[in-house]
Amino acid sequence: MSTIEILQVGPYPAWDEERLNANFTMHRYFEASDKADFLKEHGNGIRGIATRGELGANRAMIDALPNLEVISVYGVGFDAVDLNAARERGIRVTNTPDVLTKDVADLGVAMLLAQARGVIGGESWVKSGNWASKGLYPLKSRVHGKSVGVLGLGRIGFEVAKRLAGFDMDIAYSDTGPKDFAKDWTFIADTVELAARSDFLFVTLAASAETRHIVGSKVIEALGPEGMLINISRASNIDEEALLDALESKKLGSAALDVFEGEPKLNPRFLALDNVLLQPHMASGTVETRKAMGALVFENLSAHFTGRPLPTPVL
Ligand code: 8YV
Repeated sequence: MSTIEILQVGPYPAWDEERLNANFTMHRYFEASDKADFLKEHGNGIRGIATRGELGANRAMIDALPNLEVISVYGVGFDAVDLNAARERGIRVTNTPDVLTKDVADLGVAMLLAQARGVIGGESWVKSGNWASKGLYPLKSRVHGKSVGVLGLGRIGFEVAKRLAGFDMDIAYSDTGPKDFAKDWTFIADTVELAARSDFLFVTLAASAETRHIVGSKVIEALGPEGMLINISRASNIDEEALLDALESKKLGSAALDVFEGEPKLNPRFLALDNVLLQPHMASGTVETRKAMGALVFENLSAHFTGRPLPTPVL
């Protein structure tokens, strides 16, 4: 184990923690009962942060670590890292792009199919005995051939659209501008217009201050009582109160969500709904992908502390 001290902000699978513990002195922040005292005790010695996409590293944490050099994020989303605080001190930031793209897209499509076709409810219908006692399961909605909007045609949004092309769908997308690689799909600059022409709307935007609540009441109402919203990005891209109001009033037909404000303690209003599919932020949650993510977290830290180029730098 080296003397290089790392603040571990959240848990990792055993295979990752074994490797990190063998190479660094790891301080398990997430297990500390008094986190402020923990940072006071260890802060001066800590040179790196190993965090998770949804946990990040805020300014208070960064400021508590006067000798911090690098922040390694287990995830592609670095919106929870205060980049300005890092930039002011020349602190490097890394993430784990690409290795998770296709798994996240896979789950997004699975969520669409599961919600539209009632897969979860169908299993409950069988296991509850309703099939025998109440008869046929209620009819659900077709997916293939319908219109889909992809809000954010980055790596994940592209993989979602590519998958849905296989379902013969009418695909449109919104982004900062039309993409040369998406000539078969329709570019629509306005998010409300994109929602209005979509049966299903995927939110696959990288989260930032600029995208906060980009899906608000106008977009949600444009998607409408037959529409479905699928979010595999960050909760902050959606006005969650407006979403809950629309789902409760049926102004929005349904939603399939993998991310939530305050997760894992999501708004209890979600739990009372029968028109939403809830997933525990698991879009990249396969053994294969998480092993690749953990390897990148380690490789970025290792590269930094041995003076080699960072594999996947953000800053
Ligand atoms: C990860 C994510 O599961 O990549 C991201 O930004 O949110 C997810 O893919 C998460 O960061 C792991 O903690």
